Amino acid sequence: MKIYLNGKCVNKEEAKISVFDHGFLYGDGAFEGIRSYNGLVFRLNEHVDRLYETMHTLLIDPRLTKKEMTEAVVATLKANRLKDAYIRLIVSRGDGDLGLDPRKCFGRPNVVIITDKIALYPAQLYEKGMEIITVATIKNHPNALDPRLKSLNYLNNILAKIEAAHCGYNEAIMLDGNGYVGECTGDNVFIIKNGALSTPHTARLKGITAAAILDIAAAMKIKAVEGLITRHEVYNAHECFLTGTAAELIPVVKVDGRAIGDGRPGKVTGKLLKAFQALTKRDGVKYAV
Ligand code: PXG
Repeated sequence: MKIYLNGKCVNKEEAKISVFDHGFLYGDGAFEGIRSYNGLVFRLNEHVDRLYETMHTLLIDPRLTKKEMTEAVVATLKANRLKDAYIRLIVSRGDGDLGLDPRKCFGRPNVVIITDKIALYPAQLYEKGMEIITVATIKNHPNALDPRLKSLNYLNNILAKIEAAHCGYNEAIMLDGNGYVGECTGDNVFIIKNGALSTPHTARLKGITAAAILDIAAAMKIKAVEGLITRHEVYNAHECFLTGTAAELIPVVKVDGRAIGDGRPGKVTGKLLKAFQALTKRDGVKYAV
């Protein structure tokens, strides 16, 4: 396996970062999780844009243009001869001292790209749907750590994941500080009522998959709104599903013990998943291995 590390593709064994890296010491950095399908990196430009937005807020300059970053992703995929892959793009603050002052890292971030085979979720999960719960851990306040930042600090979501696991669930809904639905620990949430789609507007990462679903809905003339959603609305929705790069679109059939619709994956959800899978065959940055 070849890993991209600061401009070079090196063997996995040589891909090492200092323990003084502030990504390691403080979670100070940005990342992206991207997927390629049959030699097409799905919405790579959108992922790179989101990465650069996170870095802009964190005041991290990767010293690579967006074009160079895009080329580095493609070069890493080629070096590993991967047509279908999960790509992890990481830009950490870089090596500093034991203080948290980023100025001590002297503007030398560490840029890492890992590409690996994608482990698909079991088909059974898509046929049966998932049962999830709401947990007590709320989303970070946007003035502390805006949920739109895809930073290396994922403790908020990890605490929620731990709670879900303690209760015997794989995924959990996190609410915002006002009690409205935000998102799951690694996925966005959608509900469908009377054929119309809704998803939270704030308190969530602007998922690339979610954006694609909204584009598909528009093309299919399915009404879609981004707004405030309560748990009551989730419980009484006709369908519910989660979106994310790894999972694509996963049906949810029970939330906090309440059956969603008839307790089976919904028809619109199925249609959207099909349309999304068709989109992944044509929307992206092409490369040859
Ligand atoms: N919300 C959060 C908090 C995420 O981390 C999504 C939504 C979906 O966004 P995209 O752009 O992928 O549609 C994510 C991304 C994991 C894992 O191992 C999951 C994500 C990121 C990193 C790791 O489960 N999901």
